[in-house]
Amino acid sequence: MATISQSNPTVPLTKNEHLLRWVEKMAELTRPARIHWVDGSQEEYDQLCEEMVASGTLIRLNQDLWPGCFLARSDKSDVARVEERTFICSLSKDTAGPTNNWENPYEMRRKLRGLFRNSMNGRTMYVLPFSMGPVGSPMSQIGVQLTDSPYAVVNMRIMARIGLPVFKEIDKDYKRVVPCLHSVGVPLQPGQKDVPWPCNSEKYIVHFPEAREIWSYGSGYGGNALLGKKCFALRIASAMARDEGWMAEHMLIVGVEDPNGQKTYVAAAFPSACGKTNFAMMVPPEEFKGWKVWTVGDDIAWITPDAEGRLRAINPEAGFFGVAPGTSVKTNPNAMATLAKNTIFTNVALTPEGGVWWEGMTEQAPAECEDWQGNLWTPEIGKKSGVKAAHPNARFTAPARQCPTIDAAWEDPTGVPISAIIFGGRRADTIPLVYQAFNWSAGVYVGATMGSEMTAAAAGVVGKVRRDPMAMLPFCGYHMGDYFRHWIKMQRSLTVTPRIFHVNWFRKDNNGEFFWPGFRQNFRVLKWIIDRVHGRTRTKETPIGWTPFYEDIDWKGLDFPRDKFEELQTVDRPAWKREVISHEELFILLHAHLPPEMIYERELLICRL
Ligand code: TSX
Ligand code: MN
Repeated sequence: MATISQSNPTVPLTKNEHLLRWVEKMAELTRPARIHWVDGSQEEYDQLCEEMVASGTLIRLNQDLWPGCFLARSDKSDVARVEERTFICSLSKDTAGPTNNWENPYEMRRKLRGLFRNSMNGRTMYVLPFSMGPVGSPMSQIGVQLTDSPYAVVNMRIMARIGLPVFKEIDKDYKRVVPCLHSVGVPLQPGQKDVPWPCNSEKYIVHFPEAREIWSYGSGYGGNALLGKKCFALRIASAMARDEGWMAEHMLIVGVEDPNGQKTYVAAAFPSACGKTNFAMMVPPEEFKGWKVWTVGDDIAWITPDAEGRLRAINPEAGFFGVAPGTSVKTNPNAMATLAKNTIFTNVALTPEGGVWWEGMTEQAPAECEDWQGNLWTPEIGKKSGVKAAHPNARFTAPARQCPTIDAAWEDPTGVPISAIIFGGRRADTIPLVYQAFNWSAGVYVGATMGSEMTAAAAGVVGKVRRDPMAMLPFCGYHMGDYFRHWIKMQRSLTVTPRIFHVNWFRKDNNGEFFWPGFRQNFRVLKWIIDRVHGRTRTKETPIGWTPFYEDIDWKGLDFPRDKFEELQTVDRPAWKREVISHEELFILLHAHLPPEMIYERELLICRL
């Protein structure tokens, strides 16, 4: 990583003609006061943070308690991704599919040019080159984000590899770069005072999948503004992957090491509010001496078949952009260690000592603090008004290398071999704790039909199942039916297909209690999955797939009675018939592009039921 900072950031850091011309053109459109070529150095990062402290965008935390840490408070209207303002502007509406917002790309470009015209007046335009994946890896991809948000720059420095090494890579030979234009949409007139969190009430998060371009307007928050993440690494990359025969997935990656030192890597996709980051940093129960779970990534996996026909995965990110509320030493000690230093917090509460707090961080709330909007908050005020100290979508941006369980191969340019894929959801009934799909296409069906019950945190009717195929519904840059087809097709480039599993930590008993203790106890399920991958254990065949015998789960240190396990694993035929009927809803929506395998798998499942 570059450490020498440039003396004059207005000097271009590339010789690439395409890039120079594009920057010039975009500056002509957006008219910033100055251009800053981002070198990615620590000095530059420190200076940007310093400037943001001065302008009120960042609050420096107590450095004795939280070294290198800052707090940002967003505008209260800019607190999450905006799905209804997210567009996939493919040439044809049919390519985007019914689950994406589509607009004609020519009309959208016209609209965007109008919005971006002079949008950076009075601000600095940062030219931020980033590599998703280790710099120089054949599995990595490069983007350049032009942004008027220094907050986006410092967050991107944690989430991706940025700066001089990436410019060098761009200059090495002609490398295709994904252009990403971002503006908070608040031009400053001469003498006009800025606000701590500039953003526009009109927001546009726009993807051009054929041109491989991203335009984001009006928001400074997370996935709307850190364009390498959801916009590039999932929406644009999914379109690249379809065209090039690889997979861009919304998956965590972990390596499970056994006491002999043998490591087995698995990737897992869960919808939101299932504890993906907790799973990615799992600590096995104490009784499992010599077993380790290593973290490769917690959100995104880029997966490619290698020369031997095995899938290999990289984590395209370099940091964690995790939900803070609910994260504690109990639920995720590794996350707590990761975010202890050099972390940017957004929309958490500020304690009088200059520390941070959020709901679920400690059992006892601080006697007094400032809530995420800077107002006085006490547990009494919280109880009376229902106001939370931290916003439910408050985040930490923390470097992955600080994770105590970060895997030795997490930056391996060739990735790690994937032996199993796990799908999951939050389901109070019907779905057992764990089952294994019979084969690849049955597994694709499992992923395609997965869903989660809506919690109070999300919009919609609480308790209704929302289908979220492969956890990709908001992140696929093309037609979901074609996406399933791509999954089916991937088998042809493989000699060993990963085994596919489904888990559900959230099934409830007749008293409405969770059957399963979850959290680190999930390791017992993970161990069974690893045993299955290596052919070390038999299974029970059910209509939906293969399930574990009670004896084949390692119960040491946990009192979990056989009858409770059998209840948790029950495949209730009438309930499953209703389940399969409800799969139809999504399939009808996608029918025009649905691969026949999905229909056949559904018919087979109905026959078995
Ligand atoms: O993250 C969770 N995981 C995955 C951990 C690797 N959560 C947190 C909610 C999602 C953000 C869970 N919540 C999990 C889980 O496995 N399971 C549950 C449900 C649950 C909650 C509390 C208890 C048990 C289960 N408490 C006791 O058993 C005492
Ligand atoms: Mn995610």
